[in-house]
Amino acid sequence: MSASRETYEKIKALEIQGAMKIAKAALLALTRDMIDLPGEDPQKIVELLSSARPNEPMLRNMLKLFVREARGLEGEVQLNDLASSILEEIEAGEKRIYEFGAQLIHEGTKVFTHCHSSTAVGILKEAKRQGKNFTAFTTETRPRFQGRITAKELAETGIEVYHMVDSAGKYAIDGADLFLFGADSVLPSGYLINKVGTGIFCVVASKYDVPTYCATHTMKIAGDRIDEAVEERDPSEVWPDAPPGVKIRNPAFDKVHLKYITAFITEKGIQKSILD
Ligand code: RUB
Repeated sequence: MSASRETYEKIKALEIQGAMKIAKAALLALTRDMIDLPGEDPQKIVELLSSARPNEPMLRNMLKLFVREARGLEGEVQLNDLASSILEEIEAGEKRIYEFGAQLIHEGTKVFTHCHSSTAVGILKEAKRQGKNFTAFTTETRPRFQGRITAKELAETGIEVYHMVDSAGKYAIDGADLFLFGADSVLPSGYLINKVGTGIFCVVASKYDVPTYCATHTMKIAGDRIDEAVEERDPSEVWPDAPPGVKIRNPAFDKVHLKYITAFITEKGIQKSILD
């Protein structure tokens, strides 16, 4: 199996999850295949990897950048060097996001977060590294329980964590100092896309005057699309043996209007809007 096909399957099955991780894995798979299968059309590989999750501009933008910059390059060393330099640049940006975001966390802060965003987790780990003691409230994130990954990673860092079912989110938001989450996509139509549940929690946060911060690299801006439909996943993730007559809906993400976002934390700083 080609590296791209294998990575496509892993991304689709959520063995690799989160916008940043899937973009990096896709870049490495494309690089591998451009080295191992020089006869293959890189555009076809990009199309395959992009189709694994439809709401992932970071993945699409990184692959497009690689194909553009790889023109004229040949062989393993040159292609690997290009992939490394793109990844280094992205990782430097992630580090800046962590540092900017950590400025929002103080001694005793109560942070609510949802799903698993490596960017949001990176911010909280950085705040902890700086010696701040604070509490995180995490949600399960049904049906695939990515919130458990967040809870585990934060607890392993020594952060105090309270974990709850999604529908208990109000108990944590009422009294939280901020709601921190990641993004899959920021759409020029004025919405962001993040894990299903983000929308309802943003509305609840606005009700309780809790500021909402979306931590995202600007490469997640969907420059190639004004708008996009949200990914609907396999109904069996919600109820594998649902009785006949019960129709299941399983949207993976929420499209959240930007009016609900207090500010974005990007590699450029903390800013009200990232579309200007
Ligand atoms: C993950 C999710 C994350 C964003 C951002 O959804 O919604 O908040 O992808 O993650 P899924 P990151 O588990 O379905 O991929 O900050 O790591 O890019």
